Amino acid sequence: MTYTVGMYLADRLVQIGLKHHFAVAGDYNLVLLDQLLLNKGMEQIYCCNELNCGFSAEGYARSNGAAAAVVTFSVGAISAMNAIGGAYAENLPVILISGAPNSNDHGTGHILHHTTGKTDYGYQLEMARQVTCAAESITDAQSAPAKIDHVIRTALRERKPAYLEIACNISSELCVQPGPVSSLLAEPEIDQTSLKAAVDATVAFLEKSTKPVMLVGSKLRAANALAETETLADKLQCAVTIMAAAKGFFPEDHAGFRGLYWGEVSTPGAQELVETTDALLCIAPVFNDYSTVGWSAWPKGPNVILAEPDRVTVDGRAYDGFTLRAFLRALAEKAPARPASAQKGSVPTFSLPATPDEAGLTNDEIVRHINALLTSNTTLVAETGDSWFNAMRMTLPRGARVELEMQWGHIGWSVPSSFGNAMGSQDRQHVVMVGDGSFQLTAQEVAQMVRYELPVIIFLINNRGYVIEIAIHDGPYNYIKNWDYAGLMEVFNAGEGHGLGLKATTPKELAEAIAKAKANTRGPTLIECQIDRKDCTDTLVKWGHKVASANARKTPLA
Ligand code: TPU
Ligand code: MG
Repeated sequence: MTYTVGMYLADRLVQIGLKHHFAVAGDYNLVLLDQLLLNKGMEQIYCCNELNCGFSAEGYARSNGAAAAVVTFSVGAISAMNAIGGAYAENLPVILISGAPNSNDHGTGHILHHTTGKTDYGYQLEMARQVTCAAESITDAQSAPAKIDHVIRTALRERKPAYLEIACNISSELCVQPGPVSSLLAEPEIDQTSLKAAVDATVAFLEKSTKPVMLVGSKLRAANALAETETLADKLQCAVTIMAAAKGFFPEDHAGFRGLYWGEVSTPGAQELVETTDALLCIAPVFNDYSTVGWSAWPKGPNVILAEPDRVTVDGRAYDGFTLRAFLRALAEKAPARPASAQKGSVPTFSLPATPDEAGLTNDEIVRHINALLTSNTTLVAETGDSWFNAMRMTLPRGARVELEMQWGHIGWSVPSSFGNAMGSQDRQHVVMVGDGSFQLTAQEVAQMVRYELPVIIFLINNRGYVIEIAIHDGPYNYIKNWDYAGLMEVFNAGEGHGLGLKATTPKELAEAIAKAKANTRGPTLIECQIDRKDCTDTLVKWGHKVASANARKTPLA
């Protein structure tokens, strides 16, 4: 069988587990798209624009482990780069593949369409380098296999996005057939001496402690160590807290679970546990201005053990040369038992009284209903805004997943990301919580949920504005044009889809809408939940004030 560069790439993507890739067509990538279509192991999925295409792939990588987005040169790829920056921030291996100018044009002084009008077409590769872990330009068939393999291998190993651009005349040129995929998937070698030293130092530290606490962070899933963390918790039996961006990364029915640590907006009791322990084992944390509540809740000092994806720091000494997964496994074998029952607190559970059927709809009532909807099979996607704080107060059944984008924080992310996530895990129920302001950025991707008949349930919380911004720093820019959000579904159906748009202004209407959403299995259901602008979580307001004052710090006086 003769092979082409495009076929080689398609084979590699299928070999690493992709059953779909996301695309927007353009004349620099049309031949490549044809080549990818030849591979029947992978379906081509279309998006409305390249930003959404990037976010769809990002969501697919969340549910499927890796993803690919195929776009055209500059006008496409530069839009997609925002989402690729997001994938970098969120540790997701997304391969961005851009069509590129014909190899015969390089160096000729030709001015090409879809470029900045300069005759050097290298600027896109330079830009991509800033938001990826590996970037290659393919302008000949012979070097293509090595470049494709390098990009894919690096993305998988580093859990970061990577970039390929392929000159538009090269994707159909002949090249070799790919060999076994094992070299792309190989785990790095482990330095056993360093690993043992790190484990011994950590055990010695924990043995001196009477009340160690674990703090689970958001890089844990990318480090592929969720199960190992639970095994360690079983062994230590200590109290376990999670950071906000790690919601769902530790089972909430675990006997040691003590809830969310987020400074002043922690689950009751969790702040005291974390801030007064003599040994805090931080696993894969990200300490940024948001997670530390404006730098007011940043665990540091001699009582902190920092177990990061690429290094472990104990007693001020850093150890590396092994994976976090290997470290947690080895630590679980030797860790002493330090039962949480000896400490204060219990497993937190969320419960709120129901409001009367005909009362106005409230934020609390929406959260109560969504929490009741969650099962072990739910993936809950929570957008930037009060949706973060609403997701944080829910109690998750074991197996339920939560998707957040707290490091990048691009409003509108949740719509395309949930589309891609649902495409990659069609056996699960996807539930989205998104604010009105966020929805306006990427609303059109709901049309693809209609097209591909994905039964995503979208709770659109219409509080008439950017309420999170009102909490941080108010001004006229936080008030937006209202839309008929539920009405959009008829527009997207255009007479041939199964999308359902509903409005809820009372608890009764919300309950009825949820029943209809559950019955609508052939398309998305958008439930526009109308609430008062002032009705938000008190945690949002408290957190917002702290972050605002950190943002407003003056320069030190000279
Ligand atoms: O619940 P609520 O009202 O806070 O959420 P909504 O309505 O979705 O409003 C979100 C408001 C918001 C903005 C405007 N949150 N962050 N931002 C800043 C921002 C602007 N542009 C992008 C792409 N991402 C952002 N985070
Ligand atoms: Mg809003």
